[in-house]
Amino acid sequence: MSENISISQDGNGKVSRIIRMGTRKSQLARIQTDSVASRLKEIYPDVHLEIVAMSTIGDKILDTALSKIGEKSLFTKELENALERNEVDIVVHSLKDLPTSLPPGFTIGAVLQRENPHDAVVLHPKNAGLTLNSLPEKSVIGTSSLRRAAQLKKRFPQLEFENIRGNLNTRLKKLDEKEDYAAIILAAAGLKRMGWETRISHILGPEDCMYAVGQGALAVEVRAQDKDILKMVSVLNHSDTVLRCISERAFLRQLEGGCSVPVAVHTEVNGSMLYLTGAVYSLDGSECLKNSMEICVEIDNKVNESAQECVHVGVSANNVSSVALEAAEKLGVDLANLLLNKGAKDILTTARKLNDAQ
Ligand code: DPM
Repeated sequence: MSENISISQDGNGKVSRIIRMGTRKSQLARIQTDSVASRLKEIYPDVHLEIVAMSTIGDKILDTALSKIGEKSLFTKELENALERNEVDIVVHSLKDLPTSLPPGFTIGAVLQRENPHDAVVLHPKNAGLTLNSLPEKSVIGTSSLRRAAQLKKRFPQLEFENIRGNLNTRLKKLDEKEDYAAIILAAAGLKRMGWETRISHILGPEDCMYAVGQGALAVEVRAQDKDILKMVSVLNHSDTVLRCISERAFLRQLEGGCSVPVAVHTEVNGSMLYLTGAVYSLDGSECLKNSMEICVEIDNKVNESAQECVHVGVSANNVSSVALEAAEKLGVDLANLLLNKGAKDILTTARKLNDAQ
């Protein structure tokens, strides 16, 4: 094990490892990291946790739409550098910000129980009581997600869509203090974690807007070789969430979509069945390929002993049935292949080119 491991000793001579958790500096990132820290503290009261806050490229470039910065691991690179240098041992991310292929040496050691994965409409206070349907024609909706804009443009052609960037605090401020936007669209999970659930005027169901791959789930990234930490964080895995998110990530990876393409999903676990609906859109939503598939993910209690051999789209869930994990990954790959056969590649390539040219 690395010589960088920190050891602390309490008054009774008891030795315990110090675990450092890296986080972005945004309030949401801090809240997410703190919530994982308190879970770990409950389970391992003897472990010393330290939180190290850092800025990432995604935090520094606030005026450009995410999809245009062209940096693949926007919010994760600096944190991964710190992991690699053993400056931190654990990094907590929103799973949807993590690429489907992680750089060598890193793995997702835990995916925690998902919050509400849907998107939410937050209205300008003057529009209280209205919905996307009843807002006046040509009302401007703020979102820089290609996925949200594509689906909502198709569904609500009377509305207009404009980019809005910045962290959640900045966006709510931009909404409330100016007259630029009639409403903005944000993930319900982020709003809930920030304690701003009361600002949600309505949640968008799958018929209006399907969610992003991994949305609403927290992921714990660690060094793939750090078996102690991997084992420690694996207790945080929520098996239904792990299976859903593996199928979603496999779908996105097979489509070769990054975190800024108009790709959306919907998953459910019911008994031993895992259901995945996936779609790709043109930027204006006029073209859409959408299908659903299901697979049996029976839990056989065949738990993986060697985490090394069992990484599924970047996730090492060595306390979840390996048969179920394989089935979940296959489901995502099969659904992506179905859409690829129908021309998904062309739709995504055109969307990417158009977005780059804008
Ligand atoms: C990714 C997207 C967005 C974030 C693209 C998408 C939204 C970008 C925007 C991949 N990451 O969803 O289609 O609105 O301009 C992000 C948020 C959360 C994690 C904020 C949000 C919180 C929710 C969660 C940004 N990443 O989507 O409102 O944990 O899933």
